[in-house]
Amino acid sequence: MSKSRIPTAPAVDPEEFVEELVRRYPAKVAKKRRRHILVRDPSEPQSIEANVRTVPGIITQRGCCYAGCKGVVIGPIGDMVHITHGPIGCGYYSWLTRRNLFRPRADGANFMHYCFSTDMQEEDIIFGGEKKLREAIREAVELFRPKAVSVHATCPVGLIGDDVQAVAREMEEELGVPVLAFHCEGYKGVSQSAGHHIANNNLFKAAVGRDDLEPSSPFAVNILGEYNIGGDAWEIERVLDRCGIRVWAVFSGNGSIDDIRRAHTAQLNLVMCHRSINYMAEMMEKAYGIPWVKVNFIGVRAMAKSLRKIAAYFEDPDLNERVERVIADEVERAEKDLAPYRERLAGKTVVLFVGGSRAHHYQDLFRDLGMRTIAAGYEFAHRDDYEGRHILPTLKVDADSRNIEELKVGPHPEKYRPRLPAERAEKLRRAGLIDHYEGMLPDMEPGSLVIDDISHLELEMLIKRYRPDLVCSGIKDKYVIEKFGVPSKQLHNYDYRGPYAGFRGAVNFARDIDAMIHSPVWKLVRPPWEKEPCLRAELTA
Ligand code: CFM
Repeated sequence: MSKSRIPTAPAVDPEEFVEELVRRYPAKVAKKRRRHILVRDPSEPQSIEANVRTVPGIITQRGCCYAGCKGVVIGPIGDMVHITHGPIGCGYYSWLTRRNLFRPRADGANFMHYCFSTDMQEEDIIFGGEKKLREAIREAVELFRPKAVSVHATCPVGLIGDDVQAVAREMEEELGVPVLAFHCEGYKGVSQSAGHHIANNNLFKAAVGRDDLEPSSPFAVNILGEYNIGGDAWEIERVLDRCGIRVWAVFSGNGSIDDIRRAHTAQLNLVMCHRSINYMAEMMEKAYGIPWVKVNFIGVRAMAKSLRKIAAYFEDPDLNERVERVIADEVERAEKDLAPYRERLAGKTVVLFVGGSRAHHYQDLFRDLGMRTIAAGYEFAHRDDYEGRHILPTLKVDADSRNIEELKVGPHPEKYRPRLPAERAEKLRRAGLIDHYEGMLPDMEPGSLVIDDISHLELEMLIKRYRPDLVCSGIKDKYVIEKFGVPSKQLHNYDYRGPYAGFRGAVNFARDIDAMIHSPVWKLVRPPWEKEPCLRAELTA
């Protein structure tokens, strides 16, 4: 067994380190950034700034609104054609890099491998791109005969004022195929989070509730906010299936537009990624009477806990017994497989900076492996994802969030069906089983760091000071991190691996993390701070 070359972390005073971090900025920026950084202290209620604009000039990990809409929420629906209305780069660079996998249904429809774009040119920017968009939709429908088409607006489309929604309505009528248009121009909002909201709104309006097919199982659930990266949704479905819980629709990993159209007949919504899809959960509850339960299928204990939450919701003795049997069986197997890895990984430290959920969810899996999360943060999540939903009424709506439409949703005149008697719903709500998310903060160790929208500079300083054994982050900083001699695991696309969800996924993850941390390669990398003298450059007149 080879040892990681990284020396054990020196004792760091977190408060001092935070001051050191912000001292690197001009005074005004330092003041702003300070509000995004916390040292975890469970003895008092803590609050953090989130979901506000990144200071220009700071290298952020964030993406854009288009990425959140097309890339995250709508793109994984595999039996629809998704057209990017814009210059080719937007479509090309969002093409399959997220590794959301799809298995075609009986009809064989699968457009996942295609990259559809209107490929706007200078001429279209000057004279308008609507004509080209019409032609693109016609051509796509003629060639592929999809069940539905989506159109995603990119920055220039908003700037020149193409009316993608009018074109969609017109084409829908002409071709007889639903066309869902999204005004998800990249610059809207402050991150991809705005795109999630826009995607939720239109999917709710244009798809959910359109097909009233009822599930035959009394335990039919939708999984919201699971995107089947590296096959995660399949492992989750395998386990739920063993328990006798029927997955009715997934939003939107391995997703089919047919499933989403009938999702309103399920008994329960399971919310995996709260950030990207809590809007849908809330709207479906208001319109159709379906409560939601927050789950985390990442990690052995988290998976077992989530299964028990589902069983508690249904309150059915047979289901309960099956769930317990499956947990006993799966946990035993997983524990046996994890044991050798745990021995090698116990006590190792990790820092986690991922979008809006995983920086929280993966802490459970690292705890299973005996590893410690010493710092974590989201790129674009909101305060409720850190502090819990109870703070929602206190959130201020700023100019950027006011930009994104908030749908007014009430009970559907014919299709509203409360799934629980009012009294029981109230009881479960009070117990925190339904409609409840506590956020990341309560799960973090005292003294650990919470950093929202971390910058590249801050991440570099964190690595130098804390010397974590592993950094979990994304492609934008992976190789910078590895040049420091620290292994970096991409928690967005899983570095071509996975699944990591569920019981078997946890074992896959342990194997991959063990291989990374104990790779002999880190012994060969000398981080810049060990190479003296440093090269310095100076600007001269
Ligand atoms: Fe939700 Fe996601 Fe995430 Fe997300 Fe994302 Fe993602 Fe993510 Mo990358 S929906 S918030 S916008 S769990 S693509 S599957 S990994 S940043 S932490």
